[in-house]
Amino acid sequence: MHEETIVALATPRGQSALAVIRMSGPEAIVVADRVLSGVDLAASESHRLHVGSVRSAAGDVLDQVVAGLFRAPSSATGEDVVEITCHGGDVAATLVMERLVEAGARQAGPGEFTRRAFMNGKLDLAQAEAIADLIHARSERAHRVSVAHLYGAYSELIGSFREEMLDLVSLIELELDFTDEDVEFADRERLGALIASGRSLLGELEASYRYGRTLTDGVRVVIAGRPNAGKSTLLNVLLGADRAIVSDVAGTTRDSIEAELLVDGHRIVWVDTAGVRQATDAVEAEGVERSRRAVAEADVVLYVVDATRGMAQDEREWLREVGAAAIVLVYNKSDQMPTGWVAPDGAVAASAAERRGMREVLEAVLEAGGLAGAFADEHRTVTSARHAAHIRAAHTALRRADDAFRGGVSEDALAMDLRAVLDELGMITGAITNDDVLGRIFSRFCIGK
Ligand SMILES: Nc1nc2c(ncn2[C@@H]2O[C@H](COP(=O)(O)OP(=O)(O)OP(=O)(O)O)[C@@H](O)[C@H]2O)c(=O)[nH]1
Ligand SMILES: [Mg+2]
Repeated sequence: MHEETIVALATPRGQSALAVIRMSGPEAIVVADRVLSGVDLAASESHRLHVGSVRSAAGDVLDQVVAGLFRAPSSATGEDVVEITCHGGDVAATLVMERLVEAGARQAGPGEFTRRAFMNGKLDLAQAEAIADLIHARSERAHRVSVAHLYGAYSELIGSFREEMLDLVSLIELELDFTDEDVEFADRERLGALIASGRSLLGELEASYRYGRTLTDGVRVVIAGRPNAGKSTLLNVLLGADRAIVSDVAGTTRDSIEAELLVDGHRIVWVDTAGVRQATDAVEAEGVERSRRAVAEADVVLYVVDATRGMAQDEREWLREVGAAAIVLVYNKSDQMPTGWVAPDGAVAASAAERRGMREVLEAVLEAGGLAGAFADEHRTVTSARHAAHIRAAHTALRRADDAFRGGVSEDALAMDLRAVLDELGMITGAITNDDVLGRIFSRFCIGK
């Protein structure tokens, strides 16, 4: 397949000591040699660095650079790759880039380098997506999982199950060609065992998405409760910043306020709300309605109770009615309570004013959000909605296949269900794919990757 030679800046624009420009394709070496002086890449061995200068068409020096050469197929993309490290800043890198385009390279589109790497079998689709996740990671946990996926153990997990299943399905399909004879090529015992282990693997992966999803989206924690319970005070203390206005006037917070905080490497989005009350004017009514919606969409509701007043029955009913998912109950203002007082069972005692109980609140939130180390195995954590959808579909098909297998239903039906499993899993690693899917995946990348 003939590919054009592409070029892009791999580092961010702006002032920096150095910038890296990458070029990949059949003409990469020729184009580089056209603009470089003091270097002869055509005559160079692969994996060598050369110091030289980039010159304009008129022969003026544009920058002093280091050029690295990676010959096909031993490069990131599998094609000839030249990496030029020039000086940073807005001008040098742009001039060098423009010169390379003038000399025959084409500006790369988003993810084009990685797409070529995928096409040339340097990595599978799940690994390619892990690169995008790595670049976009906003928490240490998210970073850790994407690195694990990049190294391929996750792909291997799915790929090796798929390979083994593919073997057996091919044999079953072969049997179908011999319907007149009573032949059995596929070892039924092995098939039964593989279906069972597949069900447990897919079940585990499907469940891991509850945590995996939070790595990209963060966990949404909505703070709700009666006016004056200390919701905004609590948020400010947790953030270590005066983000929300605090006052002893009930109804201080009217609009929802969002803030982000990393807790033990997890990204948590906190939402302070107007809380639960009878609104007295239209603006307040909108605020109350917004908090109701926020609570309904929350991963975790941090419900703050003023310990001096306790929790009323209608508050419990409100929580039930709104359909809050996981709830953490905090009895705030514990400093106002007599010594020896303890919070009711299952609730956390805290004093936002005196900064007590804050660690307990955070731990309860992590627990309720399913983040408390439940999925320590990064290789077995599904993080993308795309993968989760295929895993779910594969799991459903495998359950159907299992029924067909046990029920002794026709081999036809069994083969069809198992094929569906193979197709769904193949879409994850890219063993099966199409241009639409690839286009969607790689458009998420930045230019230069
Ligand atoms: N004694 C005591 N007072 C607190 C504590 N937390 C908050 N307060 C006080 O309670 C009052 C209300 O606090 P806010 O944080 O504004 O309460 P809120 O729940 O956000 O109230 P609204 O926004 O009106 O719904 C303020 O005067 C706070 O200083 C606490 O732990 N102990
Ligand atoms: Mg408030």
